[in-house]
Amino acid sequence: MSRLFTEHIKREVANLDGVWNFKIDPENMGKDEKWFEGLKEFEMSAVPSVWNKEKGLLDYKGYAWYQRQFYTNGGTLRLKFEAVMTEADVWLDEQYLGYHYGGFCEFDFIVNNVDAGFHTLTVRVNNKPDEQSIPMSVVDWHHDGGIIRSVWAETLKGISVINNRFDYTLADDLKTANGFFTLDLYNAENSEVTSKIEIKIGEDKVFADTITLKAGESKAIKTPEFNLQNIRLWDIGKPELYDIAIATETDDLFDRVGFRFVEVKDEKVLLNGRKIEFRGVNRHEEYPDFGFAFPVSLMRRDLDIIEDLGCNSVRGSHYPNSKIFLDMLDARGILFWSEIPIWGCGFSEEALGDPVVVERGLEMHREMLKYYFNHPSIVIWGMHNEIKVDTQNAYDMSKIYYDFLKENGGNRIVTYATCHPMEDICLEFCDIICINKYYGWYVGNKHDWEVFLDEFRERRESLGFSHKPVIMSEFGIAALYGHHTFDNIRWTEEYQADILSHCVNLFHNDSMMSGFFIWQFTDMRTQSAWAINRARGFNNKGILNEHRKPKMAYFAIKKDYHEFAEDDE
Ligand code: ADA
Repeated sequence: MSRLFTEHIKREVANLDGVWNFKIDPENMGKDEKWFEGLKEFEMSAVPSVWNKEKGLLDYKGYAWYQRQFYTNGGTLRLKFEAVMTEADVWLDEQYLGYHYGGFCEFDFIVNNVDAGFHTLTVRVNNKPDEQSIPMSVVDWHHDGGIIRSVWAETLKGISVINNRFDYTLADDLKTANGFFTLDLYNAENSEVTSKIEIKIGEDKVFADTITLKAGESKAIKTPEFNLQNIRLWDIGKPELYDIAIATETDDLFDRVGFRFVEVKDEKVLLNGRKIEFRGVNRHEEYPDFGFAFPVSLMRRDLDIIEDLGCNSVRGSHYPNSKIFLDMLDARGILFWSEIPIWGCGFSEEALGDPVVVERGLEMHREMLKYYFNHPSIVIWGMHNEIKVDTQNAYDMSKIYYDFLKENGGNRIVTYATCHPMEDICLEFCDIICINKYYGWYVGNKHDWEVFLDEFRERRESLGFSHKPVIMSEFGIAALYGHHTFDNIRWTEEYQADILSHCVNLFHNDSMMSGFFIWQFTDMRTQSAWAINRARGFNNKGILNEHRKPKMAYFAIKKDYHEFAEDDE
């Protein structure tokens, strides 16, 4: 999937989506048997897709191979994978290009001196989790496998712009910005190259220079700081975006940015100096027929629904979402919480302290920042979800991630979602305290919420964290679409609507709280093995069903969210 805008004009770009050759490898023999030299007795599979749906291999966990031919005019190729679930080994013809870990972020390989003609691209995918995986085998979604987002072959010429990051600060009056770019440049030629390079933001030329790179040299450069006046701020529902154009003599990269300032002050969250309340939903980028290979048409539809509901924010539970979805959030002025898939219950205390796991998580944070940094919609970085936060290992992991994100994450709130707020020893590592609780579903009833909020208020004060706003990052009730009774009982639409509306009103009127994300936007497929607790094999806590048909709770929440908006400053 491309972006919402054209990323390259000078660069030759070929999309490799389509129908690839496909073969599962349950015995993991393919590498020894050199399947990259050419698959024998293969089937076909769409890219992007997940094999669980595309090939009917619903619960297959293991290796599978994807292969296709493509034509190139030759030169230096950048093979770009938007996301492969979860581990990928890549070959171009018989040349091994490398390995990537992690299912939801982009990665690439640059190959020089590729001959003009047809070539074979092979990807070995593994989706089988082990005790060092992120996520682990226990998750409340389906362990899909496959090439879930688009694949590209780009031809690089001369000094090429591989990535960009735009850092800025706004002056107190929020009208002037000081900023600089960090560019990852690469010389795609076999000889030294000198090239002019220029960056524009909107109509303003903010950088111009000449740069020389040796043959095959990669270099990150920081531009000098520059100043922009009369900034139009990006805001909720007012998505002022600026085009970024970066060009060398032979290559280019286009991007977008918005200027906004988010801060936590006096127990409140402020956006552009104005107090805000997060009114959101948790959303999985998953659709039962397509798994994580989520169609762009449905992303657009989801955002129409989210706007209709009166949300100003979405939590991308529980992993980095597609870039085009982020582009759409930027373009609509909707806030986003982006996190990595460290999904608690699955992680033992030992795993949280395992250096391989900790480093994998850190690398996922690095990638999330690398590819998502410029999106103005992202105002929250999420470090993890529901881990054992009463342990030293969780404390140490949280400190590493928090320090990293505070130092490198730009103007964002850093947090995580805790389901043990009364025992949590990591709360110093969050700018806002985010709590997942399920009173009225797994335990208790709706009146337990008030008791809990008062208990937590006391704990927050006793820890000296009263300045930290609180967000209810998850609360939810399962309801089967179309299930009604005269009694207000679990699984009915009436019960779900009643509890959720009670919750959001309670939170909205509590001065400790700065927002709430309903669990969850739509019903979604979960692990087949969980079907005993999860009717139909779905997590049914959506306020719409998986086909986006609204339950009663949808209309109740819509009314509440729109009424709350009337209180906005
Ligand atoms: C947790 C978890 C969610 C979902 C939810 C539920 O809070 O973070 O991913 O599993 O519970 O439905 O129980």
